[in-house]
Amino acid sequence: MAGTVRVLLYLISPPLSLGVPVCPGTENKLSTLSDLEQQYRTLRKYYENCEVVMGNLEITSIDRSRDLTFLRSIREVTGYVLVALNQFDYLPLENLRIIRGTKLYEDRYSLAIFLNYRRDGNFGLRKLGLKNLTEILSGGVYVDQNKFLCHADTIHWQDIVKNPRTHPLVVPTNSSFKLHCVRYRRKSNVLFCPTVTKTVCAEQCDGRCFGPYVSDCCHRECAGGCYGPKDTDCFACTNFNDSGACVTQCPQPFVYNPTSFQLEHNPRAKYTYGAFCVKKCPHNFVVDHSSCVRACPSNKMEVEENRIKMCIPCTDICPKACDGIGTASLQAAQTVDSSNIDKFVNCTKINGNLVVSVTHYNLCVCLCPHLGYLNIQSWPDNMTDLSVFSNLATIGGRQQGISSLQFQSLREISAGNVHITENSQLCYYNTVNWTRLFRAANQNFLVRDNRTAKERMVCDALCSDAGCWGPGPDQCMSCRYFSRGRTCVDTCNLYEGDIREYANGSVCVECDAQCERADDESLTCHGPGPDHCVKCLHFKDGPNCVEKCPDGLQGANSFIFKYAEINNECHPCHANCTQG
Ligand SMILES: *[C@@H]1O[C@H](CO)[C@@H](O)[C@H](O)[C@H]1NC(C)=O
Ligand SMILES: *[C@@H]1O[C@H](CO)[C@@H](O)[C@H](O)[C@H]1NC(C)=O
Ligand SMILES: *[C@@H]1O[C@H](CO)[C@@H](O)[C@H](O)[C@H]1NC(C)=O
Ligand SMILES: *[C@@H]1O[C@H](CO)[C@@H](O)[C@H](O)[C@H]1NC(C)=O
Ligand SMILES: *[C@@H]1O[C@H](CO)[C@@H](O)[C@H](O)[C@H]1NC(C)=O
Ligand SMILES: *[C@@H]1O[C@H](CO)[C@@H](O)[C@H](O)[C@H]1NC(C)=O
Ligand SMILES: *[C@@H]1O[C@H](CO)[C@@H](O)[C@H](O)[C@H]1NC(C)=O
Ligand SMILES: *[C@@H]1O[C@H](CO)[C@@H](O)[C@H](O)[C@H]1NC(C)=O
Ligand SMILES: CC(=O)N[C@H]1CO[C@H](CO)[C@@H](O)[C@@H]1O
Repeated sequence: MAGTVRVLLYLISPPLSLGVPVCPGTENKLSTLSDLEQQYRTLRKYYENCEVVMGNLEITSIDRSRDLTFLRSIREVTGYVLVALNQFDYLPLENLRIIRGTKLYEDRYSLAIFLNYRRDGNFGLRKLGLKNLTEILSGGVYVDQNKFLCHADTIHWQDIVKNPRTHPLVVPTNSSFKLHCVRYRRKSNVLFCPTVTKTVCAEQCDGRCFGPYVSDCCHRECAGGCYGPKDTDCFACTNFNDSGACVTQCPQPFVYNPTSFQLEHNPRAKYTYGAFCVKKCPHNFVVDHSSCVRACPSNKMEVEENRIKMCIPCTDICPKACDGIGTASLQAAQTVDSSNIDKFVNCTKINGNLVVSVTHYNLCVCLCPHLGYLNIQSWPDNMTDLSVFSNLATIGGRQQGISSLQFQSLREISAGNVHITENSQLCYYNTVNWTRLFRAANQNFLVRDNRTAKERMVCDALCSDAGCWGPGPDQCMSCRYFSRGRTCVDTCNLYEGDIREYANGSVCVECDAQCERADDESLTCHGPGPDHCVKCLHFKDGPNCVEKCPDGLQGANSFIFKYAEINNECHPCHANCTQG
């Protein structure tokens, strides 16, 4: 069967902390293993006894007479469902209730079923067993080019897809192989027809009900239908499943304290893990705000607090330790080259050696080995700076460079000497006060044969006398006046600019988004956070500027409602009020 042959990447199954068997999905698209036996066994190993697929369910290149009954266990898929290039005749996803579509196939479809037949044979997918599928929360449906599939057009896709107007529905309305269908229908006499709920519900029900009357509406947090009116009676949850009850949000990590006007730690907090609320994230997951994630986003770093691994925002650049040449993921590598150079982007620390070997340029920088070394013997023609290494904050070792070093984040050379010689292309390094980077008394530097003097390349005027790594105000060793992030500037935006700032020493810091931008004569804020604004953009709750007054914010024991007075200050509603 067709399909490109590639190595499949299956994620390691996370240990579970839920009462239901959860399995991770895949993201192989149409890539398949060349061995069909192996392809089937992998699928089976992956989904046997799985009820919730946290990711995509991809069923591809499965041949004709395989036992797929293990797919019956699946109730929920958070990503997309892809069924393609198969030859079996029945898809037994009978208990699949909801496809969330948090990831879409080809950015459009949460259910894609195509090319399921044998090109040179007389068989292929004939019947969809999606008997319980009643909800597709995001994404469209693509069912096409299934030579033998019957009656896909009789399914009420409009009823299942949450937003049929915004998502494409590609289901051919007739089959050119009607003949097969007629014959097949007579044989099996079973047509796929999911319980249609939307069309029989009372108007007030918002599409989901368990009977025709107004009193038969499902709870608004239900997805796909329900057995009764409560939030614990749902078939599936639209948002989160908190120990069986469907809720809009999991118990938040912070609750509002009405006397301090502040959010305080909530001992009953839960984290979101897919569509579940969990007390603890699964092993190997970290907490980012109130969610369990596999890895922190690029602007945050992982720390451990009270034995909980969490993501916190980095100040300036995030620390990133990278493998050196010859270690771990680069075990087999001999030098830094085009195949692995991406691995060095944004590294602040390199565990091991850096060996760069190209033949066109002479050695230029050499920091003698101690903790490891950066040994750049030459450099590719088309790479004119070392910007991939620009986040290297500490070098313990040897290294060389090219036309400008662009080591903006280099703050320290812990051991070893600097040796820059006979490098006709390299500029700027001679402006750097190397002794400032040294930490040991016996370190020294040798700099010779630079071309800076010839070419008149000078550091930006906004750089201090400490020198720079290259042209422009973002290559300074330190700033002459003020800094904004990694760039040197002449003033902070205290009185002008779209985003106003305050100055903390020589550092420009943005005012909180809740501060009202002042006119050109006065300050917008005098410190960080929403409690240092000169004036509030919207409302004031205690000392803090807020977007809106607390409106059902989770408090320790109740929800907090406040109203705004004419001066835009928030005041608590009477205790007897329940809805503000
Ligand atoms: C589908 O859902 C119904 C009602 O929730 C349930 O009774 C049934 O066992 C489910 N599975 C199949 C295969 O119909
Ligand atoms: C139905 O199928 C026939 C034959 O393939 C095609 O000519 C016709 O346009 C189709 N009709 C619709 C409504 O798609
Ligand atoms: C919620 O999760 C529990 C397991 O924690 C499961 O037994 C139950 O069926 C789920 N409810 C819904 C509506 O998905
Ligand atoms: C490197 O850091 C920059 C700035 O923080 C970020 O935008 C970029 O995505 C990072 N690149 C990689 C590969 O991590
Ligand atoms: C540099 O040249 C190599 C080999 O010719 C090529 O593979 C690579 O994409 C080029 N890199 C850039 C940044 O142009
Ligand atoms: C370089 O920095 C060192 C230590 O900060 C200082 O003593 C020295 O005067 C500086 N040299 C120049 C040329 O600025
Ligand atoms: C100013 O910066 C210092 C050092 O980063 C920090 O400790 C201090 O809290 C900051 N002060 C204000 C008002 O932002
Ligand atoms: C608030 O509720 C209490 C107890 O239900 C009642 O006695 C009191 O009269 C109510 N106050 C107002 C202003 O409605
Ligand atoms: C620091 C350093 O070595 N600077 C040299 C750069 O090149 C000019 C001209 O060749 C020399 O005069 C500097 O001493």
